[in-house]
Amino acid sequence: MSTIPWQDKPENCNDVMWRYSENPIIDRYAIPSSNSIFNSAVVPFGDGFAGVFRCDNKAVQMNIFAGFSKNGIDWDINHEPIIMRSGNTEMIESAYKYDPRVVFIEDRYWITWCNGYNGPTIGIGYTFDFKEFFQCENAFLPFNRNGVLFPQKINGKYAMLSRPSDNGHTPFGDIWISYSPDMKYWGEHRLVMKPTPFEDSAWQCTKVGAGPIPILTDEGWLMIYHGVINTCNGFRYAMGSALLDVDSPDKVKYRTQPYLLGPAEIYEMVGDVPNVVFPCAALHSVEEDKLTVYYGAADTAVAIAFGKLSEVIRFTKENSL
Ligand code: BMA
Repeated sequence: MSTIPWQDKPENCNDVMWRYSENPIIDRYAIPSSNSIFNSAVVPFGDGFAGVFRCDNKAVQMNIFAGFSKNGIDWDINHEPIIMRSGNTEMIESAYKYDPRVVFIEDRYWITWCNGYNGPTIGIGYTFDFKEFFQCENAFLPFNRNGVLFPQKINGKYAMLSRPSDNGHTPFGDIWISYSPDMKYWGEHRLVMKPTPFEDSAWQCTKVGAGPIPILTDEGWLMIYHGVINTCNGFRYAMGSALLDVDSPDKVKYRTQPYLLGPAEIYEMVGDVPNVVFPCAALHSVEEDKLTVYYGAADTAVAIAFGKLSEVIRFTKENSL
């Protein structure tokens, strides 16, 4: 098992999460075709890590690329995008792919992403080796984004968070959960979480969407999510956390009133889309009490932030709405 990327908390830091001193870890031009690399997903793989990266090319076409790393920080990203073969259905259209998430369930790595099929919806695929990839049926009708699978079945079914949306820069957004017996047919849709009233917690008052794969803890599913406020200069994306009931994750037990991490460093505030912290993956170690979150910074580069798992859980409980 590989050691997850880590750096101790700086002496002068009072926050529950802190940034890696060498952020961003992946530069916008890390592969020859890229305009930007951000909102990407990583998992432990072999004696290191593998990932699925959102690389927009210089025509600003959005696609996903496989990558590999020994230490989770220095990445070799393939120069060609992932080619999909048909999985549990005939090949379906994919005009674009963005914002991937990756999770190992049972015997393979499942990938979800925002799939262009007459508008954005949730694409699903799988791989065993990050070399061959198989595309499955879309989970939902358009329009939807931020499809995030749970790492194990819940009450005998696969479970996925998502955020129904519109065709554009959606000015609303709730987190929902849906279930499937087979990764093909999805139903039993339940509301999990809405944006907050402006006066209670304005950073998450416009929309919310799930981020990394939820982490099972003694206090419930730890769900890191993004929250958005609409300002006079556009959307601002920050990251918070919630604890969901283990057996019925549509029940929110705790949810942070303050954000865990908001755009404050130059690489988060300046880029193709300013003021965006957009988490899509996390590595964790219960034994070592470590959590490392991967997030897109300003829709331009990939950065990481650290927290003690126990402190993030405690912070979520003690600062709950
Ligand atoms: C969302 C998605 C994300 C992006 C974010 C901020 O709607 O398009 O990919 O990071 O907006 O621009």
